[in-house]
Amino acid sequence: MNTLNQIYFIDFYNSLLDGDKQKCYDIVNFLLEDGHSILDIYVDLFQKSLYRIGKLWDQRELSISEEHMASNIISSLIERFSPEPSRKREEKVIVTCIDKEFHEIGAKMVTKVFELNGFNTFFLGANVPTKEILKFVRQIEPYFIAISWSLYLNLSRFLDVVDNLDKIFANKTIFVGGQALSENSDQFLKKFTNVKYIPTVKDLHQVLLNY
Ligand code: B12
Repeated sequence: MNTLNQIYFIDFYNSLLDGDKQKCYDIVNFLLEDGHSILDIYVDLFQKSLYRIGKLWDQRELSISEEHMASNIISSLIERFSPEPSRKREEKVIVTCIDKEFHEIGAKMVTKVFELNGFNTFFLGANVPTKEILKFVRQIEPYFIAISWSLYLNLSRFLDVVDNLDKIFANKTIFVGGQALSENSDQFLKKFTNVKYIPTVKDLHQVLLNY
């Protein structure tokens, strides 16, 4: 697999901030045809751009409008460049953000990676109340549950949903991820036996290859 050249990243990033959807699309298309995987595109292009945008937005060097525009372009590119599974599986997976969590792009990528691995996905997106997640898990009876948490402020909501799932669905594997866990996953998750923290969609893909 080629390493994604920084020149393409800068070109993509500048096009994103210019709002040039077509150029962003063309760059992704070119990179895929050039042999890059969809996982490289998700992590080394989309995730990296959004993290950089987050820093500049935080420092007031980018406006809320520019951040919203870039996020929406990336969301639409994730839909347009959905990976083709090499095989189809029966097992269902629920992917959801926790209550009051509006960051859903990571969870959307996670859904696509489950699909790449053939799973039958149910993507709930942003801001799903805990009791609704539990109800839906009972209804769908998924093989895996994947929970995304980005905003530290939502710590109690995260612990609430994971605690409930861990008790009620003790025989299910619960994957968790998102930036709020990137430095504290050991501390938050040590008491849960069937909860597994996964940092990026590249790591998730590696884990799913063993199932
Ligand atoms: C876009 C964005 C928004 C958009 C989200 C739009 C959308 N449709 O998702 C909007 C405008 C809604 C938003 C709002 C806010 N945001 Co915001 N946002 C961002 C930004 C710029 C990008 C987020 C993103 O999509 N990143 C790219 C994705 C791909 O990365 P990711 O989420 O980490 O996901 C990857 C991995 O973590 C992993 N992963 C994620 N989930 C899961 C789950 C599983 C199971 C697995 C296996 C893996 C996995 O896989 C993904 C791919 O590798 C970030 C900056 C940043 N550093 O990310 C800030 C950021 C996340 N936001 C932040 C803040 C503070 C806010 C607001 C409070 C701002 C405000 N004052 O209103 C609100 C809070 C809203 C809420 N209640 O959730 C902070 C969060 C700090 C923190 N950790 O607490 C950040 C880091 C910005 C910053 N530098 O301060 N935001």
